[in-house]
Amino acid sequence: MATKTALITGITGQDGAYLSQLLLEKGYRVCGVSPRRSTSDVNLSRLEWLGIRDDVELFDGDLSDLGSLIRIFEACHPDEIYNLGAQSFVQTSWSQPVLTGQVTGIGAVNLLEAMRILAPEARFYQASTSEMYGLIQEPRQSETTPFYPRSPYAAAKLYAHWMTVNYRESFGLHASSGILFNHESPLRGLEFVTRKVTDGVARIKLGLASELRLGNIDAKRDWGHARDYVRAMWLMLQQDVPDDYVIATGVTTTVRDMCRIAFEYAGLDMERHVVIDPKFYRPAEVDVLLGNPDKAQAALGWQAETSLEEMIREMVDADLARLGGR
Ligand code: NAP
Ligand code: G4F
Repeated sequence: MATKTALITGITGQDGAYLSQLLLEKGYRVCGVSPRRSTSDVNLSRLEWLGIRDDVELFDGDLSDLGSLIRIFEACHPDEIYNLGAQSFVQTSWSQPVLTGQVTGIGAVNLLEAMRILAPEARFYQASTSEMYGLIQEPRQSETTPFYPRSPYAAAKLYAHWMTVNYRESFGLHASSGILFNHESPLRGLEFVTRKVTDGVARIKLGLASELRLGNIDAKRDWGHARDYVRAMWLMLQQDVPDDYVIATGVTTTVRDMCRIAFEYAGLDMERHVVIDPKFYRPAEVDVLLGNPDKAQAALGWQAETSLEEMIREMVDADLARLGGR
């Protein structure tokens, strides 16, 4: 008999899959919101990869449709709600700014409303992001650093972040935000730069491609592993008092150096294969992100456990295995 029920939006995404795995290990009943796409097939590849496809319950619904969320609350009665669903690719937010606002911004408020009406005693996690710091106002970003969003995605996330704070202060909801810096894994979407690089390296290594086209490789990010970061989400909801926390490694690296780690691990010379293509430049760039996770370490006892090198090696191995048919 499950002790608690968790409801996860974005359950089919990278973090949703790892969080489901963690919660199932802890004995939770795990329910997920599954938006309809062009066919009734749901993207279950990540849950399948982790071997938990049949262990979660999926409910038809969409963050932009409050009615669908209300129905899901009535059916699954969540104790903990994790809002991971989003249009999460920064580049796409310039070509689909309204959709990004509706799903990534207003979607969070739809979920908070469903909770306020039907499950005010539940606990809520909002997937906030280091992108909200954008044009950084301090060299190391903490919970007190002012925000300066640089994309429609970041602006939508900032709205969702402040609405989470507002519902906590207005209605006394147990609502917390994790301001998570970039986190990656073999389950990362192929369009994000780490996975694009590890997939590209595997293709070149296997003779399936000869070049990898990238944009601004001088950008710097604070990269951790998604498996470590979902543990922080759960820890936030186990606290007596809701709050906001930065989750980061405290180390920043250029895209160029991350790329070099991947190529060298595969025994390849990146200079021979990487081509800079302005098509991947962004209208406004976030040049550097570097998080200060001291509060999470002190209050939650959380710290990142996987180094960038270990993570990139795991991702290259997984892409070699996938593309090599193993
Ligand atoms: P992801 O892999 O892109 O997953 C996004 C999820 O949202 C998918 O399951 C997707 O469903 C779902 N979704 C999209 N539109 C939806 C809608 N209208 N209604 C309901 N669900 C919808 O993202 P992730 O990397 O796991 O990130 C999880 C969350 O953390 C996101 O909110 C992201 O913005 C945020 N975040 C991520 C990072 C990071 O570095 N990964 C850092 C900070 C914050 P489909 O599979 O059907 O498309
Ligand atoms: O991997 P990225 O697309 O991630 P980005 O934009 O930092 O956003 C990710 O992390 C955020 C947390 O800070 C999340 F909130 C968000 O949902 C998402 O998960 O790009 C990283 C950097 C950027 O500076 C980009 O300009 O890599 C640079 N880059 C250089 N060449 C590239 C490429 N990014 C992509 N996606 N593709 C390239 O070819």
